[in-house]
Amino acid sequence: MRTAPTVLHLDMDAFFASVEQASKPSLRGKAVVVGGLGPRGVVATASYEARVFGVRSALPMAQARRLAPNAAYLVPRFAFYRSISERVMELLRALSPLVEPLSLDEAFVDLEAGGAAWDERSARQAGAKLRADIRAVTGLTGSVGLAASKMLAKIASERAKPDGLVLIEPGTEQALLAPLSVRTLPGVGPATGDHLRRVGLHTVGDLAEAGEDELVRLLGKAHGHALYAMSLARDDRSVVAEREAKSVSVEDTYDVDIHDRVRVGVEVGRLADRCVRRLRTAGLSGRTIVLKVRRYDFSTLTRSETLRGPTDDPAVVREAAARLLDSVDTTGGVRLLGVGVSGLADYTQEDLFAQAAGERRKELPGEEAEAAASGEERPQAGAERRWPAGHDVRHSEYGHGWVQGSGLGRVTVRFETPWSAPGRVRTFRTDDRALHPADPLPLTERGPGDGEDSGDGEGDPSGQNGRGGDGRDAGGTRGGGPRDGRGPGAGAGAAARVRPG
Ligand code: DCP
Ligand code: MG
Repeated sequence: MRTAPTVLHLDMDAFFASVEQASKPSLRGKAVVVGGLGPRGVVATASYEARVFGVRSALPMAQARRLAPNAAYLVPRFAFYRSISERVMELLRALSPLVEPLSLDEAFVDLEAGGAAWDERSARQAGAKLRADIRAVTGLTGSVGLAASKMLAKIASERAKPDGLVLIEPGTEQALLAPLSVRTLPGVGPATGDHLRRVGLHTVGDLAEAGEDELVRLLGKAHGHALYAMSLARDDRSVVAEREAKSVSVEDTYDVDIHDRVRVGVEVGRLADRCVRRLRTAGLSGRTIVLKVRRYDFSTLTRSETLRGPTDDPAVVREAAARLLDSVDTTGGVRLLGVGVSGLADYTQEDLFAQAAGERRKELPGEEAEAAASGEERPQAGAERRWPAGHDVRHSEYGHGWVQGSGLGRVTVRFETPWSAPGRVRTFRTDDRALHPADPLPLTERGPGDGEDSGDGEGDPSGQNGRGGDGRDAGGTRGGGPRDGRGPGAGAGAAARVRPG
Protein backbone atom coordinates (compact mmCIF):
# COMPACT_ATOMS: atom_id res chain seq x y z
CA MET A 1 0.00 0.00 0.00
CA ARG A 2 1.22 3.49 -0.76
CA THR A 3 2.37 5.76 2.01
CA ALA A 4 0.91 9.07 0.80
CA PRO A 5 -2.81 9.96 0.77
CA THR A 6 -2.92 10.28 -3.00
CA VAL A 7 -5.99 8.24 -3.79
CA LEU A 8 -8.86 10.67 -4.23
CA HIS A 9 -12.52 9.78 -4.07
CA LEU A 10 -15.03 12.32 -5.31
CA ASP A 11 -18.75 12.07 -4.65
CA MET A 12 -21.05 14.86 -5.72
CA ASP A 13 -23.51 16.03 -3.06
CA ALA A 14 -27.14 14.99 -3.55
CA PHE A 15 -26.27 14.91 -7.22
CA PHE A 16 -29.59 14.82 -9.10
CA ALA A 17 -31.28 17.08 -6.56
CA SER A 18 -28.40 19.57 -6.60
CA VAL A 19 -28.56 19.77 -10.37
CA GLU A 20 -32.27 20.54 -10.07
CA GLN A 21 -31.64 23.20 -7.46
CA ALA A 22 -28.93 24.75 -9.61
CA SER A 23 -31.35 24.78 -12.56
CA LYS A 24 -34.27 26.15 -10.62
CA PRO A 25 -33.54 29.12 -8.36
CA SER A 26 -36.88 28.78 -6.57
CA LEU A 27 -35.82 25.36 -5.24
CA ARG A 28 -32.50 26.40 -3.71
CA GLY A 29 -32.43 25.75 0.00
CA LYS A 30 -35.65 23.74 -0.31
CA ALA A 31 -36.61 20.11 0.04
CA VAL A 32 -36.34 18.53 -3.41
CA VAL A 33 -37.03 14.88 -4.19
CA VAL A 34 -36.09 13.36 -7.55
CA GLY A 35 -37.46 10.01 -8.59
CA GLY A 36 -40.16 8.03 -10.30
CA LEU A 37 -43.50 9.72 -9.76
CA GLY A 38 -45.60 6.77 -10.90
CA PRO A 39 -47.43 4.49 -8.46
CA ARG A 40 -44.41 2.22 -8.10
CA GLY A 41 -41.89 5.03 -8.15
CA VAL A 42 -39.00 5.26 -5.73
CA VAL A 43 -36.74 8.09 -4.67
CA ALA A 44 -33.53 8.44 -6.69
CA THR A 45 -32.20 11.10 -4.39
CA ALA A 46 -33.27 13.91 -2.12
CA SER A 47 -31.71 17.27 -1.36
CA TYR A 48 -30.12 17.58 2.06
CA GLU A 49 -33.07 19.78 3.04
CA ALA A 50 -35.40 16.84 2.30
CA ARG A 51 -33.18 14.34 4.09
CA VAL A 52 -33.98 16.12 7.34
CA PHE A 53 -37.45 14.58 7.02
CA GLY A 54 -36.04 11.11 6.52
CA VAL A 55 -36.36 11.02 2.74
CA ARG A 56 -33.55 9.05 1.12
CA SER A 57 -32.64 7.05 -1.98
CA ALA A 58 -34.72 3.94 -2.71
CA LEU A 59 -37.60 4.95 -0.46
CA PRO A 60 -41.00 4.39 -2.09
CA MET A 61 -42.24 7.72 -3.40
CA ALA A 62 -45.53 7.43 -1.52
CA GLN A 63 -43.64 7.20 1.74
CA ALA A 64 -41.51 10.19 0.81
CA ARG A 65 -44.63 12.24 0.18
CA ARG A 66 -45.91 11.40 3.63
CA LEU A 67 -42.61 12.37 5.23
CA ALA A 68 -42.12 15.56 3.24
CA PRO A 69 -45.46 16.63 1.77
CA ASN A 70 -44.17 20.10 0.92
CA ALA A 71 -41.09 19.05 -0.98
CA ALA A 72 -40.85 19.55 -4.73
CA TYR A 73 -41.19 16.21 -6.53
CA LEU A 74 -39.39 16.01 -9.85
CA VAL A 75 -38.87 13.46 -12.60
CA PRO A 76 -35.18 12.80 -13.31
CA ARG A 77 -33.52 14.30 -16.37
CA PHE A 78 -30.86 11.68 -16.96
CA ALA A 79 -29.41 13.07 -20.16
CA PHE A 80 -28.82 16.37 -18.42
CA TYR A 81 -27.22 14.74 -15.36
CA ARG A 82 -25.01 12.77 -17.72
CA SER A 83 -23.84 15.93 -19.43
CA ILE A 84 -22.93 17.52 -16.09
CA SER A 85 -21.24 14.30 -15.00
CA GLU A 86 -19.14 14.39 -18.14
CA ARG A 87 -17.87 17.87 -17.21
CA VAL A 88 -16.92 16.66 -13.77
CA MET A 89 -15.16 13.59 -15.15
CA GLU A 90 -13.24 15.85 -17.53
CA LEU A 91 -11.90 17.78 -14.57
CA LEU A 92 -10.83 14.51 -12.97
CA ARG A 93 -9.12 13.33 -16.11
CA ALA A 94 -7.13 16.54 -16.16
CA LEU A 95 -5.62 15.40 -12.85
CA SER A 96 -4.66 11.89 -13.80
CA PRO A 97 -4.92 9.27 -16.51
CA LEU A 98 -6.18 6.90 -13.82
CA VAL A 99 -9.79 7.87 -13.22
CA GLU A 100 -12.22 5.14 -12.23
CA PRO A 101 -15.83 6.26 -12.42
CA LEU A 102 -18.17 4.28 -10.16
CA SER A 103 -21.34 6.05 -11.16
CA LEU A 104 -22.43 9.32 -12.69
CA ASP A 105 -21.35 11.29 -9.65
CA GLU A 106 -18.58 9.26 -8.12
CA ALA A 107 -15.03 8.33 -9.08
CA PHE A 108 -11.61 7.40 -7.80
CA VAL A 109 -8.57 9.29 -9.04
CA ASP A 110 -4.97 8.20 -8.61
CA LEU A 111 -3.36 11.59 -8.05
CA GLU A 112 0.12 10.14 -7.86
CA ALA A 113 -0.16 8.50 -11.28
CA GLY A 114 -0.97 11.87 -12.78
CA GLY A 115 1.76 13.72 -10.92
CA ALA A 116 -0.95 15.87 -9.37
CA ALA A 117 0.12 14.99 -5.80
CA TRP A 118 2.85 13.06 -4.04
CA ASP A 119 2.41 13.86 -0.37
CA GLU A 120 -0.17 15.02 2.11
CA ARG A 121 0.20 18.70 1.35
CA SER A 122 0.01 18.42 -2.42
CA ALA A 123 -2.89 15.98 -2.15
CA ARG A 124 -4.86 18.37 0.01
CA GLN A 125 -4.16 21.18 -2.42
CA ALA A 126 -5.22 19.13 -5.42
CA GLY A 127 -8.43 18.11 -3.64
CA ALA A 128 -9.30 21.67 -2.69
CA LYS A 129 -8.61 22.95 -6.18
CA LEU A 130 -10.74 20.21 -7.68
CA ARG A 131 -13.67 21.18 -5.50
CA ALA A 132 -13.31 24.80 -6.51
CA ASP A 133 -13.06 23.89 -10.19
CA ILE A 134 -16.15 21.71 -10.01
CA ARG A 135 -18.05 24.56 -8.46
CA ALA A 136 -16.84 27.02 -11.08
CA VAL A 137 -17.68 24.77 -14.00
CA THR A 138 -20.91 23.22 -12.80
CA GLY A 139 -22.08 25.38 -9.93
CA LEU A 140 -22.34 22.23 -7.81
CA THR A 141 -20.58 20.95 -4.73
CA GLY A 142 -18.74 17.68 -4.45
CA SER A 143 -17.11 16.06 -1.44
CA VAL A 144 -13.56 14.78 -1.59
CA GLY A 145 -11.87 12.03 0.38
CA LEU A 146 -8.11 11.53 0.31
CA ALA A 147 -6.29 8.51 1.66
CA ALA A 148 -3.67 5.94 0.80
CA SER A 149 -6.24 3.42 -0.43
CA LYS A 150 -9.55 3.31 -2.24
CA MET A 151 -11.45 2.00 0.74
CA LEU A 152 -10.24 4.76 3.04
CA ALA A 153 -10.65 7.47 0.41
CA LYS A 154 -14.28 6.49 0.05
CA ILE A 155 -14.83 6.48 3.77
CA ALA A 156 -13.17 9.90 3.90
CA SER A 157 -15.47 11.42 1.26
CA GLU A 158 -18.47 10.06 3.12
CA ARG A 159 -17.21 11.87 6.23
CA ALA A 160 -16.61 15.01 4.24
CA LYS A 161 -20.27 15.24 3.14
CA PRO A 162 -21.76 17.60 2.27
CA ASP A 163 -19.42 20.07 0.60
CA GLY A 164 -16.23 19.10 2.39
CA LEU A 165 -12.80 17.52 2.17
CA VAL A 166 -11.39 14.92 4.55
CA LEU A 167 -7.88 13.51 4.41
CA ILE A 168 -6.96 10.37 6.33
CA GLU A 169 -3.32 10.41 7.32
CA PRO A 170 -1.47 7.24 6.42
CA GLY A 171 -0.66 5.25 9.52
CA THR A 172 -3.87 6.22 11.30
CA GLU A 173 -6.16 4.01 9.23
CA GLN A 174 -6.50 0.98 11.44
CA ALA A 175 -7.09 2.99 14.58
CA LEU A 176 -9.66 5.05 12.71
CA LEU A 177 -11.52 1.99 11.45
CA ALA A 178 -11.48 -0.07 14.66
CA PRO A 179 -14.40 1.60 16.47
CA LEU A 180 -16.54 1.97 13.34
CA SER A 181 -19.49 -0.26 12.52
CA VAL A 182 -18.76 -3.22 10.29
CA ARG A 183 -21.24 -1.60 7.90
CA THR A 184 -18.60 1.00 7.09
CA LEU A 185 -16.62 -1.57 5.12
CA PRO A 186 -17.26 -2.04 1.43
CA GLY A 187 -19.29 -5.18 0.78
CA VAL A 188 -21.00 -5.15 4.15
CA GLY A 189 -24.65 -4.30 3.60
CA PRO A 190 -27.62 -4.89 5.88
CA ALA A 191 -27.65 -8.68 5.48
CA THR A 192 -23.95 -9.24 6.06
CA GLY A 193 -24.12 -6.70 8.89
CA ASP A 194 -26.92 -8.66 10.58
CA HIS A 195 -25.12 -11.91 10.08
CA LEU A 196 -21.99 -10.55 11.74
CA ARG A 197 -23.93 -8.89 14.54
CA ARG A 198 -25.63 -12.16 15.44
CA VAL A 199 -22.23 -13.66 16.16
CA GLY A 200 -21.19 -10.65 18.18
CA LEU A 201 -19.09 -8.85 15.58
CA HIS A 202 -20.13 -5.20 15.63
CA THR A 203 -17.10 -3.10 14.87
CA VAL A 204 -14.28 -3.29 12.38
CA GLY A 205 -12.00 -3.89 15.37
CA ASP A 206 -14.09 -6.96 16.25
CA LEU A 207 -13.47 -8.34 12.77
CA ALA A 208 -9.74 -7.82 13.03
CA GLU A 209 -9.74 -9.62 16.37
CA ALA A 210 -11.93 -12.47 15.15
CA GLY A 211 -9.23 -13.35 12.68
CA GLU A 212 -9.21 -14.51 9.13
CA ASP A 213 -10.17 -18.16 9.73
CA GLU A 214 -13.27 -17.18 11.62
CA LEU A 215 -14.38 -14.73 8.93
CA VAL A 216 -13.79 -17.28 6.18
CA ARG A 217 -15.86 -19.76 8.15
CA LEU A 218 -18.67 -17.20 8.48
CA LEU A 219 -18.68 -15.67 5.03
CA GLY A 220 -16.90 -18.03 2.71
CA LYS A 221 -13.41 -17.86 1.39
CA ALA A 222 -13.43 -14.89 -0.95
CA HIS A 223 -15.50 -12.57 1.22
CA GLY A 224 -14.00 -13.66 4.52
CA HIS A 225 -10.53 -13.11 3.21
CA ALA A 226 -11.38 -9.73 1.72
CA LEU A 227 -13.18 -8.56 4.82
CA TYR A 228 -10.32 -9.53 7.10
CA ALA A 229 -7.85 -7.59 4.98
CA MET A 230 -10.13 -4.57 5.03
CA SER A 231 -10.54 -4.75 8.79
CA LEU A 232 -6.78 -4.22 9.00
CA ALA A 233 -7.12 -1.33 6.55
CA ARG A 234 -5.23 -3.37 3.97
CA ASP A 235 -6.52 -2.46 0.59
CA ASP A 236 -4.21 -2.72 -2.36
CA ARG A 237 -6.76 -2.34 -5.10
CA SER A 238 -5.45 0.04 -7.69
CA VAL A 239 -7.41 2.73 -9.43
CA VAL A 240 -8.40 1.22 -12.76
CA ALA A 241 -9.42 3.34 -15.72
CA GLU A 242 -12.03 2.10 -18.17
CA ARG A 243 -13.46 -0.65 -16.06
CA GLU A 244 -16.44 -0.86 -18.41
CA ALA A 245 -14.29 -2.64 -20.93
CA LYS A 246 -13.70 -5.58 -18.64
CA SER A 247 -15.75 -8.72 -18.46
CA VAL A 248 -15.60 -12.20 -17.06
CA SER A 249 -16.71 -15.02 -19.30
CA VAL A 250 -16.50 -18.76 -19.76
CA GLU A 251 -17.26 -20.90 -22.76
CA ASP A 252 -17.24 -24.52 -23.85
CA THR A 253 -16.82 -26.04 -27.27
CA TYR A 254 -18.53 -29.37 -27.69
CA ASP A 255 -17.01 -32.32 -29.54
CA VAL A 256 -20.39 -33.23 -30.88
CA ASP A 257 -23.01 -30.59 -31.67
CA ILE A 258 -25.77 -30.45 -29.10
CA HIS A 259 -29.20 -30.77 -30.63
CA ASP A 260 -31.33 -31.34 -27.57
CA ARG A 261 -32.81 -28.02 -26.49
CA VAL A 262 -33.07 -29.16 -22.87
CA ARG A 263 -29.43 -30.12 -22.81
CA VAL A 264 -28.50 -26.72 -24.28
CA GLY A 265 -30.39 -25.15 -21.39
CA VAL A 266 -28.56 -27.28 -18.85
CA GLU A 267 -25.19 -26.35 -20.33
CA VAL A 268 -26.02 -22.67 -20.26
CA GLY A 269 -26.97 -23.01 -16.59
CA ARG A 270 -23.66 -24.70 -15.85
CA LEU A 271 -21.71 -22.01 -17.68
CA ALA A 272 -23.59 -19.34 -15.74
CA ASP A 273 -22.57 -20.96 -12.46
CA ARG A 274 -18.96 -21.22 -13.55
CA CYS A 275 -18.95 -17.63 -14.68
CA VAL A 276 -20.31 -16.48 -11.32
CA ARG A 277 -17.65 -18.48 -9.47
CA ARG A 278 -14.98 -16.61 -11.40
CA LEU A 279 -16.70 -13.35 -10.81
CA ARG A 280 -16.82 -13.96 -7.09
CA THR A 281 -13.26 -15.14 -6.84
CA ALA A 282 -12.25 -11.83 -8.37
CA GLY A 283 -14.46 -9.98 -5.90
CA LEU A 284 -16.56 -8.58 -8.73
CA SER A 285 -20.15 -8.26 -9.73
CA GLY A 286 -21.59 -7.15 -13.05
CA ARG A 287 -24.67 -5.75 -14.68
CA THR A 288 -24.67 -7.10 -18.21
CA ILE A 289 -25.16 -10.80 -18.89
CA VAL A 290 -23.92 -12.02 -22.25
CA LEU A 291 -24.79 -15.29 -23.96
CA LYS A 292 -22.74 -16.55 -26.86
CA VAL A 293 -23.94 -19.30 -29.16
CA ARG A 294 -22.01 -20.78 -32.09
CA ARG A 295 -24.25 -22.89 -34.22
CA TYR A 296 -23.54 -25.97 -36.32
CA ASP A 297 -22.77 -23.76 -39.34
CA PHE A 298 -20.30 -21.62 -37.32
CA SER A 299 -22.65 -18.67 -37.31
CA THR A 300 -22.06 -17.02 -33.95
CA LEU A 301 -24.58 -14.97 -32.06
CA THR A 302 -24.26 -12.96 -28.90
CA ARG A 303 -27.20 -11.72 -26.92
CA SER A 304 -27.02 -9.55 -23.85
CA GLU A 305 -29.25 -8.24 -21.15
CA THR A 306 -28.46 -5.47 -18.72
CA LEU A 307 -29.81 -5.87 -15.22
CA ARG A 308 -31.00 -3.10 -12.97
CA GLY A 309 -27.95 -3.43 -10.77
CA PRO A 310 -24.74 -5.44 -10.58
CA THR A 311 -25.08 -9.00 -9.40
CA ASP A 312 -22.96 -11.99 -8.50
CA ASP A 313 -25.96 -14.13 -7.70
CA PRO A 314 -25.81 -17.40 -9.65
CA ALA A 315 -29.60 -17.66 -9.81
CA VAL A 316 -29.90 -14.18 -11.32
CA VAL A 317 -27.21 -14.87 -13.93
CA ARG A 318 -28.69 -18.28 -14.73
CA GLU A 319 -32.15 -16.82 -15.23
CA ALA A 320 -30.88 -14.02 -17.44
CA ALA A 321 -28.85 -16.45 -19.55
CA ALA A 322 -31.89 -18.70 -19.92
CA ARG A 323 -34.00 -15.75 -21.05
CA LEU A 324 -31.38 -14.87 -23.62
CA LEU A 325 -31.29 -18.43 -24.84
CA ASP A 326 -35.02 -18.28 -25.45
CA SER A 327 -34.39 -15.79 -28.23
CA VAL A 328 -31.86 -17.97 -30.05
CA ASP A 329 -32.79 -20.60 -32.59
CA THR A 330 -30.67 -23.67 -31.91
CA THR A 331 -32.31 -26.14 -34.25
CA GLY A 332 -29.55 -27.65 -36.31
CA GLY A 333 -27.23 -27.94 -33.32
CA VAL A 334 -24.82 -25.94 -31.21
CA ARG A 335 -21.02 -26.20 -31.25
CA LEU A 336 -20.14 -23.68 -28.61
CA LEU A 337 -21.83 -21.91 -25.73
CA GLY A 338 -20.54 -19.11 -23.56
CA VAL A 339 -21.80 -16.99 -20.68
CA GLY A 340 -20.21 -13.74 -19.63
CA VAL A 341 -20.80 -10.88 -17.27
CA SER A 342 -19.64 -7.37 -18.06
CA GLY A 343 -20.27 -3.89 -16.71
CA LEU A 344 -18.26 -4.90 -13.69
CA ALA A 345 -18.25 -3.27 -10.31
CA ASP A 346 -16.04 -4.33 -7.45
CA TYR A 347 -17.55 -5.55 -4.26
CA THR A 348 -17.42 -2.09 -2.75
CA GLN A 349 -20.96 -1.27 -3.75
CA GLU A 350 -22.64 -4.53 -3.02
CA ASP A 351 -23.98 -6.31 -0.05
CA LEU A 352 -22.40 -9.59 -0.95
CA PHE A 353 -24.01 -11.64 1.70
CA ALA A 354 -27.48 -10.53 0.72
CA GLN A 355 -26.81 -11.79 -2.75
CA ALA A 356 -25.16 -14.99 -1.65
CA ALA A 357 -28.25 -15.67 0.42
CA GLY A 358 -30.24 -15.56 -2.81
CA GLU A 359 -32.15 -12.46 -1.89
CA ARG A 360 -33.80 -10.90 -4.93
CA ARG A 361 -32.64 -7.44 -5.70
CA LYS A 362 -35.22 -4.78 -5.53
CA GLU A 363 -35.63 -2.51 -8.47
CA LEU A 364 -33.02 0.15 -8.61
CA PRO A 365 -34.80 3.45 -8.46
CA GLY A 366 -32.68 5.15 -11.07
CA GLU A 367 -33.50 2.56 -13.69
CA GLU A 368 -37.17 2.57 -13.13
CA ALA A 369 -37.24 6.31 -13.11
CA GLU A 370 -35.19 6.41 -16.29
CA ALA A 371 -37.63 4.16 -18.04
CA ALA A 372 -40.50 6.29 -16.87
CA ALA A 373 -38.75 9.50 -17.78
CA SER A 374 -37.64 8.43 -21.21
CA GLY A 375 -41.20 7.54 -21.98
CA GLU A 376 -42.19 11.01 -20.97
CA GLU A 377 -39.23 12.95 -22.21
CA ARG A 378 -40.55 13.22 -25.74
CA PRO A 379 -44.08 14.46 -25.55
CA GLN A 380 -46.10 12.97 -28.36
CA ALA A 381 -47.05 15.24 -31.16
CA GLY A 382 -50.78 15.39 -31.22
CA ALA A 383 -53.54 15.71 -28.73
CA GLU A 384 -52.17 14.23 -25.52
CA ARG A 385 -49.05 16.13 -24.54
CA ARG A 386 -47.37 15.17 -21.29
CA TRP A 387 -45.47 17.51 -19.06
CA PRO A 388 -43.15 15.69 -16.65
CA ALA A 389 -42.59 17.63 -13.43
CA GLY A 390 -39.24 19.36 -13.45
CA HIS A 391 -38.68 19.26 -17.19
CA ASP A 392 -37.90 22.42 -19.11
CA VAL A 393 -40.34 24.25 -21.28
CA ARG A 394 -40.41 27.36 -23.36
CA HIS A 395 -43.32 29.69 -23.78
CA SER A 396 -43.37 31.94 -26.78
CA GLU A 397 -44.30 34.92 -24.64
CA TYR A 398 -42.88 34.18 -21.16
CA GLY A 399 -39.65 32.44 -22.15
CA HIS A 400 -37.91 29.59 -20.39
CA GLY A 401 -39.38 27.75 -17.45
CA TRP A 402 -40.01 24.34 -15.96
CA VAL A 403 -43.04 22.25 -15.27
CA GLN A 404 -44.02 22.51 -11.67
CA GLY A 405 -46.95 20.17 -11.99
CA SER A 406 -49.73 19.10 -14.28
CA GLY A 407 -53.06 17.39 -14.17
CA LEU A 408 -56.71 17.88 -15.10
CA GLY A 409 -55.77 19.40 -18.42
CA ARG A 410 -53.62 22.10 -16.84
CA VAL A 411 -49.89 22.54 -16.56
CA THR A 412 -48.23 24.87 -14.09
CA VAL A 413 -44.95 26.42 -15.21
CA ARG A 414 -42.45 28.41 -13.21
CA PHE A 415 -40.58 30.86 -15.41
CA GLU A 416 -37.00 31.06 -14.28
CA THR A 417 -33.53 30.14 -15.51
CA PRO A 418 -30.42 28.95 -13.67
CA TRP A 419 -29.19 32.55 -13.57
CA SER A 420 -32.38 34.41 -12.87
CA ALA A 421 -34.05 35.27 -9.60
CA PRO A 422 -36.78 32.87 -8.49
CA GLY A 423 -39.48 33.21 -11.09
CA ARG A 424 -43.24 33.36 -11.09
CA VAL A 425 -45.75 30.65 -11.78
CA ARG A 426 -48.36 30.58 -14.52
CA THR A 427 -50.88 27.95 -15.45
CA PHE A 428 -51.78 26.91 -18.98
CA ARG A 429 -53.94 24.37 -20.70
CA THR A 430 -51.87 21.27 -21.45
CA ASP A 431 -52.55 21.76 -25.15
CA ASP A 432 -51.51 25.44 -25.18
CA ARG A 433 -49.88 26.04 -28.57
CA ALA A 434 -47.45 28.60 -27.13
CA LEU A 435 -45.88 26.07 -24.78
CA HIS A 436 -43.13 23.73 -25.95
CA PRO A 437 -40.77 21.26 -24.33
CA ALA A 438 -37.25 22.74 -24.11
CA ASP A 439 -33.72 21.60 -23.48
CA PRO A 440 -32.02 22.34 -20.17
CA LEU A 441 -30.00 25.54 -19.92
CA PRO A 442 -26.39 25.49 -18.73
CA LEU A 443 -26.10 25.76 -14.96
CA THR A 444 -23.46 28.45 -14.87
CA GLU A 445 -23.35 31.35 -17.24
CA ARG A 446 -19.90 30.32 -18.33
CA GLY A 447 -20.29 26.69 -17.46
CA PRO A 448 -21.35 23.51 -19.23
CA GLY A 449 -22.83 24.10 -22.60
CA ASP A 450 -21.97 27.75 -22.67
CA GLY A 451 -20.50 28.31 -26.05
CA GLU A 452 -17.76 25.70 -26.11
CA ASP A 453 -19.70 22.70 -27.25
CA SER A 454 -19.74 20.81 -30.46
CA GLY A 455 -23.48 21.14 -30.44
CA ASP A 456 -24.07 17.42 -30.10
CA GLY A 457 -27.49 17.57 -28.56
CA GLU A 458 -27.71 13.91 -27.57
CA GLY A 459 -24.47 13.90 -25.65
CA ASP A 460 -24.93 17.25 -24.05
CA PRO A 461 -28.41 18.62 -24.01
CA SER A 462 -27.18 21.53 -21.91
CA GLY A 463 -25.23 22.68 -24.92
CA GLN A 464 -28.22 23.15 -27.14
CA ASN A 465 -29.43 26.31 -25.63
CA GLY A 466 -25.98 27.53 -24.74
CA ARG A 467 -26.04 30.16 -27.43
CA GLY A 468 -28.72 32.23 -29.01
CA GLY A 469 -31.57 31.38 -26.75
CA ASP A 470 -30.00 32.56 -23.51
CA GLY A 471 -30.64 36.26 -23.74
CA ARG A 472 -34.22 35.78 -24.74
CA ASP A 473 -34.90 33.31 -21.99
CA ALA A 474 -33.48 35.49 -19.30
CA GLY A 475 -35.23 38.52 -20.75
CA GLY A 476 -38.51 36.73 -20.94
CA THR A 477 -38.29 35.83 -17.29
CA ARG A 478 -37.46 39.34 -16.25
CA GLY A 479 -40.18 40.68 -18.46
CA GLY A 480 -42.66 38.37 -16.81
CA GLY A 481 -41.80 39.88 -13.44
CA PRO A 482 -40.09 37.19 -11.42
CA ARG A 483 -41.44 38.16 -8.03
CA ASP A 484 -45.10 37.66 -7.58
CA GLY A 485 -45.25 37.99 -3.84
CA ARG A 486 -45.42 34.30 -3.22
CA GLY A 487 -42.37 32.75 -1.60
CA PRO A 488 -40.62 30.05 -3.55
CA GLY A 489 -41.73 27.62 -0.87
CA ALA A 490 -45.32 28.02 -1.94
CA GLY A 491 -44.36 26.93 -5.40
CA ALA A 492 -42.52 23.89 -4.17
CA GLY A 493 -45.62 22.95 -2.26
CA ALA A 494 -47.72 23.31 -5.33
CA ALA A 495 -45.40 20.94 -7.16
CA ALA A 496 -46.00 18.40 -4.48
CA ARG A 497 -49.74 18.68 -4.71
CA VAL A 498 -50.24 18.82 -8.43
CA ARG A 499 -49.29 15.41 -9.61
CA PRO A 500 -48.62 14.77 -13.24
CA GLY A 501 -51.34 12.66 -14.81
N1 DCP B 1 -29.18 7.31 -7.37
C1 DCP B 1 -30.31 6.61 -7.73
N2 DCP B 1 -30.75 5.59 -6.94
C2 DCP B 1 -30.09 5.25 -5.80
C3 DCP B 1 -28.95 5.95 -5.43
C4 DCP B 1 -28.52 6.99 -6.24
O1 DCP B 1 -30.91 6.92 -8.75
N3 DCP B 1 -30.53 4.26 -5.03
C5 DCP B 1 -28.73 8.44 -8.21
C6 DCP B 1 -29.26 9.73 -7.66
C7 DCP B 1 -28.09 10.36 -6.99
C8 DCP B 1 -26.92 9.81 -7.77
O2 DCP B 1 -27.32 8.53 -8.22
O3 DCP B 1 -28.16 11.76 -7.03
C9 DCP B 1 -25.68 9.70 -6.94
O4 DCP B 1 -25.86 8.80 -5.87
P1 DCP B 1 -25.25 9.04 -4.44
O5 DCP B 1 -25.38 7.79 -3.69
O6 DCP B 1 -23.89 9.65 -4.56
O7 DCP B 1 -26.25 10.07 -3.77
P2 DCP B 1 -26.30 11.62 -3.87
O8 DCP B 1 -25.23 12.17 -4.72
O9 DCP B 1 -27.69 11.99 -4.29
O10 DCP B 1 -26.13 12.11 -2.39
P3 DCP B 1 -24.81 12.11 -1.51
O11 DCP B 1 -23.71 11.56 -2.35
O12 DCP B 1 -24.58 13.54 -1.16
O13 DCP B 1 -25.14 11.28 -0.33
MG1 MG C 1 -23.29 11.61 -4.46
